[in-house]
Amino acid sequence: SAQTLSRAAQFRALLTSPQLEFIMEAHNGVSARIVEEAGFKGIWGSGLTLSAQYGVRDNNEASWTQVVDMLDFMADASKLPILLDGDTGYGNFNNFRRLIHKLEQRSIAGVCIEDKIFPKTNSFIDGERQPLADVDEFCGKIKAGKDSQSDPDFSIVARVEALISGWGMDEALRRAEAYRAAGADAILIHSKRSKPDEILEFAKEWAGRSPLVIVPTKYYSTPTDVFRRAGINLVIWANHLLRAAIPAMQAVAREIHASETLVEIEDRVAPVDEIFRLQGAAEYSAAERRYFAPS
Ligand code: SPV
Ligand code: MG
Repeated sequence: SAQTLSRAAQFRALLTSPQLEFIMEAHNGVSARIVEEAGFKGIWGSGLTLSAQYGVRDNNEASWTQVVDMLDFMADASKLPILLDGDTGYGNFNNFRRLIHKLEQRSIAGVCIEDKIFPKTNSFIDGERQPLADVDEFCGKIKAGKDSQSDPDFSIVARVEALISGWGMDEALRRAEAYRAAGADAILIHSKRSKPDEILEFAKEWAGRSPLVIVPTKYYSTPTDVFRRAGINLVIWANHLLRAAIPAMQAVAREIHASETLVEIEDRVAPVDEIFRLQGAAEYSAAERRYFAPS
């Protein structure tokens, strides 16, 4: 059963599954647990939301070790496979190899790297002005990553930013094919359009050469069956738990500040017992009864 597979093998099975699969963003331990309880089969370690939860920008302002430290908590809080958004791999091929080494030590299932330049900027900010990585250099990075992983099931997803940065379909397809040939386990094709037209055209031309991953943040109104019919393999819901939390926290903070009382908001926030449950407090109490018997 899936329970006996390693997390890397579970994630690889999602990439290669005959049906459309979904992973959901998490950015800390408690959100990772919430993703698992909702029924998802995997977690997206979003660069955007991991940065944001630290209060910094999606420009590699958080160091890679700070990202990996948070992933460690996420992997402890959930049994799900985690795909890290590894941005550009935090440097050259050698930095990327070391990242993979540290991710494997923490049972992270895979990493996605995008063909931009370190330090990156989020694709939805001034996308047209973002320079792309040299194709050969990026292929070397993918090859170095594949050669360095110790678990054959660890996945490297290569993200093509050619559509984001205005280079067009031919360049996107040329790059995706080069990354596939270099050993990438899947291609992530990203778009910032509000309609899925260019994603669907890419999927048609790609024709299943390797698993295809998408992030429909901007073309959110597209019915999911459209992705299914297009032969997409994996959809990433990339930032929605953080975005759900933001208006909730803003409203409660404003209201308590203005009213100087908790009486109106008590019923609209999670009970403290729900925090305890998500933390696994019951296991601690049971362990204390079993192991801690003061004389
Ligand atoms: C992320 O979640 O950090 C992503 C997806 O990379 S996007 O923000 O759309 O670039
Ligand atoms: Mg990102």
